[in-house]
Amino acid sequence: MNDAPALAYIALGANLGDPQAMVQNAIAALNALPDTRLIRASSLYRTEPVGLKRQPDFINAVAAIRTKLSPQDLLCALQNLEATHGRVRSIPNAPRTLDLDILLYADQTLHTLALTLPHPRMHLRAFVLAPLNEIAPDLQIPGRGSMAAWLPAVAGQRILRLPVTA
Ligand code: PH2
Ligand code: MG
Ligand code: MG
Repeated sequence: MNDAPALAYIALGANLGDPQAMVQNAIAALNALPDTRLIRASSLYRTEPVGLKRQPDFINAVAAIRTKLSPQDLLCALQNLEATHGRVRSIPNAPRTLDLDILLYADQTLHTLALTLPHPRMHLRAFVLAPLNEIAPDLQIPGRGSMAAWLPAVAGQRILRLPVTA
Protein backbone atom coordinates (compact mmCIF):
# COMPACT_ATOMS: atom_id res chain seq x y z
CA MET A 1 0.00 0.00 0.00
CA ASN A 2 3.01 2.33 -0.02
CA ASP A 3 3.29 2.33 -3.78
CA ALA A 4 2.61 5.51 -5.71
CA PRO A 5 -1.02 5.78 -6.76
CA ALA A 6 -1.88 4.57 -10.25
CA LEU A 7 -3.75 6.68 -12.78
CA ALA A 8 -6.88 4.81 -13.84
CA TYR A 9 -9.79 5.66 -16.13
CA ILE A 10 -13.35 4.64 -15.28
CA ALA A 11 -16.36 4.54 -17.62
CA LEU A 12 -19.72 5.42 -16.09
CA GLY A 13 -23.05 4.58 -17.67
CA ALA A 14 -26.73 4.57 -16.69
CA ASN A 15 -30.00 4.34 -18.57
CA LEU A 16 -32.74 3.81 -15.99
CA GLY A 17 -34.21 5.95 -13.24
CA ASP A 18 -32.52 9.37 -13.18
CA PRO A 19 -29.39 8.50 -15.13
CA GLN A 20 -27.89 11.98 -15.03
CA ALA A 21 -28.11 12.16 -11.24
CA MET A 22 -26.84 8.60 -11.03
CA VAL A 23 -23.72 9.33 -13.05
CA GLN A 24 -23.09 12.62 -11.26
CA ASN A 25 -23.41 10.94 -7.86
CA ALA A 26 -21.17 8.11 -8.94
CA ILE A 27 -18.45 10.54 -10.04
CA ALA A 28 -18.55 12.11 -6.57
CA ALA A 29 -18.53 8.65 -4.99
CA LEU A 30 -15.31 7.75 -6.82
CA ASN A 31 -13.56 10.51 -4.91
CA ALA A 32 -14.76 8.96 -1.64
CA LEU A 33 -13.30 5.51 -2.31
CA PRO A 34 -10.47 4.50 0.01
CA ASP A 35 -6.98 5.57 -1.12
CA THR A 36 -8.53 7.15 -4.21
CA ARG A 37 -8.79 10.68 -5.54
CA LEU A 38 -10.83 11.99 -8.45
CA ILE A 39 -8.51 13.78 -10.89
CA ARG A 40 -10.87 14.79 -13.69
CA ALA A 41 -14.33 13.98 -14.96
CA SER A 42 -15.75 14.49 -18.43
CA SER A 43 -19.04 16.13 -19.28
CA LEU A 44 -22.08 13.91 -19.36
CA TYR A 45 -23.10 12.55 -22.76
CA ARG A 46 -26.43 11.24 -24.01
CA THR A 47 -25.62 8.21 -26.15
CA GLU A 48 -27.46 5.68 -28.25
CA PRO A 49 -27.36 2.14 -26.87
CA VAL A 50 -24.58 0.02 -28.34
CA GLY A 51 -25.43 -3.66 -28.63
CA LEU A 52 -29.00 -4.24 -27.52
CA LYS A 53 -30.85 -1.42 -29.30
CA ARG A 54 -34.30 -1.56 -27.72
CA GLN A 55 -33.50 0.20 -24.50
CA PRO A 56 -33.39 3.86 -23.44
CA ASP A 57 -30.47 6.10 -24.38
CA PHE A 58 -27.63 6.07 -21.89
CA ILE A 59 -25.97 8.83 -19.96
CA ASN A 60 -22.23 8.20 -20.08
CA ALA A 61 -19.10 9.86 -18.75
CA VAL A 62 -15.52 8.94 -17.94
CA ALA A 63 -13.40 9.85 -14.95
CA ALA A 64 -9.68 9.82 -14.24
CA ILE A 65 -8.70 8.77 -10.73
CA ARG A 66 -5.51 8.20 -8.82
CA THR A 67 -5.75 5.17 -6.62
CA LYS A 68 -3.62 2.96 -4.42
CA LEU A 69 -6.17 0.17 -4.75
CA SER A 70 -5.02 -2.76 -6.87
CA PRO A 71 -7.03 -3.40 -10.06
CA GLN A 72 -8.84 -6.23 -8.29
CA ASP A 73 -9.64 -4.13 -5.22
CA LEU A 74 -10.75 -1.24 -7.43
CA LEU A 75 -13.07 -3.58 -9.35
CA CYS A 76 -14.53 -4.79 -6.08
CA ALA A 77 -15.04 -1.21 -4.85
CA LEU A 78 -16.77 -0.27 -8.12
CA GLN A 79 -19.06 -3.28 -7.88
CA ASN A 80 -20.00 -2.17 -4.37
CA LEU A 81 -20.80 1.30 -5.70
CA GLU A 82 -22.94 -0.23 -8.44
CA ALA A 83 -24.82 -2.16 -5.81
CA THR A 84 -25.38 0.78 -3.47
CA HIS A 85 -26.09 3.43 -6.11
CA GLY A 86 -27.33 1.46 -9.01
CA ARG A 87 -30.55 -0.21 -8.10
CA VAL A 88 -34.06 1.04 -8.52
CA ARG A 89 -35.95 -0.37 -5.57
CA SER A 90 -39.46 -0.07 -7.01
CA ILE A 91 -39.48 -3.40 -8.83
CA PRO A 92 -38.01 -6.66 -7.58
CA ASN A 93 -34.99 -7.67 -9.64
CA ALA A 94 -34.99 -4.31 -11.38
CA PRO A 95 -32.13 -3.99 -13.85
CA ARG A 96 -28.92 -2.39 -12.72
CA THR A 97 -28.98 1.34 -13.33
CA LEU A 98 -25.28 2.07 -12.94
CA ASP A 99 -22.37 0.47 -14.76
CA LEU A 100 -18.82 1.28 -13.69
CA ASP A 101 -16.07 -0.23 -15.84
CA ILE A 102 -12.32 0.07 -15.46
CA LEU A 103 -11.04 1.19 -18.86
CA LEU A 104 -7.36 1.55 -18.07
CA TYR A 105 -5.18 1.04 -15.02
CA ALA A 106 -1.83 2.75 -15.56
CA ASP A 107 -0.29 0.96 -18.53
CA GLN A 108 -1.23 -2.49 -17.26
CA THR A 109 -2.55 -5.29 -19.39
CA LEU A 110 -4.38 -7.99 -17.51
CA HIS A 111 -6.45 -11.03 -18.37
CA THR A 112 -8.35 -12.68 -15.56
CA LEU A 113 -11.81 -14.14 -15.41
CA ALA A 114 -13.04 -11.05 -13.55
CA LEU A 115 -11.16 -8.31 -15.34
CA THR A 116 -9.51 -7.57 -18.68
CA LEU A 117 -7.32 -4.49 -19.05
CA PRO A 118 -7.45 -2.41 -21.10
CA HIS A 119 -11.21 -2.80 -21.37
CA PRO A 120 -11.50 -5.02 -24.46
CA ARG A 121 -14.16 -2.96 -26.28
CA MET A 122 -13.31 0.59 -25.20
CA HIS A 123 -11.76 1.51 -28.57
CA LEU A 124 -14.99 0.60 -30.41
CA ARG A 125 -17.35 2.80 -28.41
CA ALA A 126 -18.05 6.46 -29.02
CA PHE A 127 -19.58 6.69 -25.53
CA VAL A 128 -16.10 5.92 -24.13
CA LEU A 129 -13.84 7.60 -26.69
CA ALA A 130 -15.62 10.97 -26.93
CA PRO A 131 -15.52 11.66 -23.17
CA LEU A 132 -11.94 10.34 -22.99
CA ASN A 133 -10.98 12.69 -25.80
CA GLU A 134 -12.37 15.54 -23.72
CA ILE A 135 -10.27 14.82 -20.61
CA ALA A 136 -7.20 12.99 -22.00
CA PRO A 137 -6.80 13.60 -25.74
CA ASP A 138 -3.22 12.26 -25.78
CA LEU A 139 -4.10 8.98 -24.11
CA GLN A 140 -2.47 5.77 -25.30
CA ILE A 141 -4.31 2.45 -25.05
CA PRO A 142 -1.81 -0.31 -24.34
CA GLY A 143 -1.78 -2.64 -27.34
CA ARG A 144 -4.01 -0.37 -29.43
CA GLY A 145 -2.02 2.82 -29.86
CA SER A 146 -3.36 6.33 -29.68
CA MET A 147 -6.90 6.63 -28.30
CA ALA A 148 -7.72 9.52 -30.65
CA ALA A 149 -6.89 7.43 -33.72
CA TRP A 150 -9.95 5.27 -32.99
CA LEU A 151 -12.37 8.22 -32.98
CA PRO A 152 -13.14 8.31 -36.74
CA ALA A 153 -14.22 4.66 -36.65
CA VAL A 154 -17.01 5.42 -34.15
CA ALA A 155 -18.21 8.63 -35.79
CA GLY A 156 -21.46 6.93 -36.82
CA GLN A 157 -22.56 6.31 -33.23
CA ARG A 158 -25.01 8.95 -32.00
CA ILE A 159 -23.68 10.86 -29.02
CA LEU A 160 -24.54 14.29 -27.63
CA ARG A 161 -22.46 16.19 -25.10
CA LEU A 162 -24.79 17.67 -22.50
CA PRO A 163 -24.42 21.23 -21.23
CA VAL A 164 -22.75 21.51 -17.84
CA THR A 165 -25.26 22.06 -15.04
CA ALA A 166 -24.51 23.62 -11.68
N1 PH2 B 1 -23.06 -0.15 -21.93
C1 PH2 B 1 -23.15 -1.40 -22.34
C2 PH2 B 1 -23.75 -1.77 -23.63
N2 PH2 B 1 -24.16 -0.66 -24.42
N3 PH2 B 1 -24.39 1.63 -24.81
C3 PH2 B 1 -24.22 2.90 -24.40
N4 PH2 B 1 -24.58 3.90 -25.20
N5 PH2 B 1 -23.68 3.20 -23.18
C4 PH2 B 1 -23.29 2.22 -22.33
O1 PH2 B 1 -22.78 2.53 -21.22
C5 PH2 B 1 -23.44 0.88 -22.73
C6 PH2 B 1 -24.01 0.61 -23.99
C7 PH2 B 1 -22.66 -2.51 -21.51
O2 PH2 B 1 -22.13 -2.13 -20.34
MG1 MG C 1 -20.11 -1.78 -19.42
MG1 MG D 1 -19.72 -3.33 -16.22
